[in-house]
Amino acid sequence: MNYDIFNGDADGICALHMLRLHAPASHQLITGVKRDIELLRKVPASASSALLVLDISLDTNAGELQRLLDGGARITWFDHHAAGCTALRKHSRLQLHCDTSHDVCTSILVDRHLQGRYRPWAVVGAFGDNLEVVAHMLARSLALPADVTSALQQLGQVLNYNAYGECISDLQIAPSDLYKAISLHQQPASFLQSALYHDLLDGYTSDCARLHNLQAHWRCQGNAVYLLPATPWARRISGVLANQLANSRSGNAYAVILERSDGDYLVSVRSPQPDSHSASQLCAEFPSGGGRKAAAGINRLPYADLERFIDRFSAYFRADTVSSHAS
Ligand SMILES: [Mn+2]
Repeated sequence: MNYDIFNGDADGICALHMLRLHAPASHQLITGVKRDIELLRKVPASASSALLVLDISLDTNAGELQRLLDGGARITWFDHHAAGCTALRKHSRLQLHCDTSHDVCTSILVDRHLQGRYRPWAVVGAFGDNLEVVAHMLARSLALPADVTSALQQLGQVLNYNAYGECISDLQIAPSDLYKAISLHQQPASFLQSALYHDLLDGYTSDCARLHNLQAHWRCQGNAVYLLPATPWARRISGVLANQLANSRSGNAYAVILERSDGDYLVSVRSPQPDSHSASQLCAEFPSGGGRKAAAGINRLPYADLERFIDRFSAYFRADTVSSHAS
């Protein structure tokens, strides 16, 4: 049995779509909500397996990767998340396309691999991962009119939005079904006309409307923390809110903290200075924390640790000049 294993967000879906437009095959799909990234454990061992793995961290799946390689699987992997486990990288049956630069996403790595052949989908994937500058550059390379670029931007944002939730039932549509629907369309412009996309856009618009009156839970020196309640709409919209805050280009750091249904918290952090103050480094101070330099998270922050997190967030992102004046 062969498997296509992909993150259920815009980047993962667009990356798979480009590769399957290029090399059609009907493989079993393994995906999930955005934070469900330990996907390799869902693959049974089989010597003949061929796996295509997209937009999930090698490090998070290292143990399962070893198991599958030992079982004889052949694996092609495209990703831009942390991949420090060097022991497996040189395995003869692992073809790894990994780049953790903060201005690439998996769709861009696939676009490079396919020499830009399905680039409109890479634009969608890059907008989905909130890589606005790079996405606009890719769109310009295609000489897309501004209104077309805007439509692709919205598509990326809406596909990305659909991946957020604690479980599939929180989402408007299961990511595997969304991929199957998209896979019928050679061009994004054609998918944009579909009834499914219009439904998805309606859901996105009504969830976004709930954010209009939201106030920061904590704010200091422009940095801010937002708290969202334990409801399905909040679980769906938390990523949109984090990206909107990051896109405000205010130079401030943001945390969006979502109450989980079990009482703990799920945290998203956006850093305005990814190289000097990486979001992933802050999040990695907490168990179950990690991600990328610009955008990272903590999957489970215990209920009792909320104030401790806010204190660390505050200290970590306090402007150096301000902190030296203060001390
Ligand atoms: Mn990605």
